[in-house]
Amino acid sequence: MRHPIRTVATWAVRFSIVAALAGCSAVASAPSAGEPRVIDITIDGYHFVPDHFTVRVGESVRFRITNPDTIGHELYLGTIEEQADRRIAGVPTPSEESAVTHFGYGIYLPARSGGEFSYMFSSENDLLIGCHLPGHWEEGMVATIDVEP
Ligand SMILES: [Cu+2]
Repeated sequence: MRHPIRTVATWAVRFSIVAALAGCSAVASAPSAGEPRVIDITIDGYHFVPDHFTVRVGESVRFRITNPDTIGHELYLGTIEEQADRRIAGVPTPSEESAVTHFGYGIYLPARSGGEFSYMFSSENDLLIGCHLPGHWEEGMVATIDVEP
């Protein structure tokens, strides 16, 4: 027979997870002064959804990412040249593959996880977000960011 207190505790945990998920899927309202714009990205196989963004020079963006996939992925923000450099250098193995890991202007997300990072677009260079785990870029795991004046 289940202990009633344990059952209530289990339900409370489940409810808070559902509440957290509901909060994550909420559409961001217009940011007030000083708050960065929030862009939600979901990983779907070898694709970022959405895979194209438009931002303005000087805009700060908080990227909020969900990885429901059964494998880890990274989001590496940089110019096309920086993406090429990372492809050549290869992705360093995260120090802890089971943990969300921040590196430079990017983030590694283990399977079934989520995380976020912020970036301020200070120049008009168009940027890309790429995943450089072996074979992922080649499968088209890239998103494009137009930076408008
Ligand atoms: Cu990937």
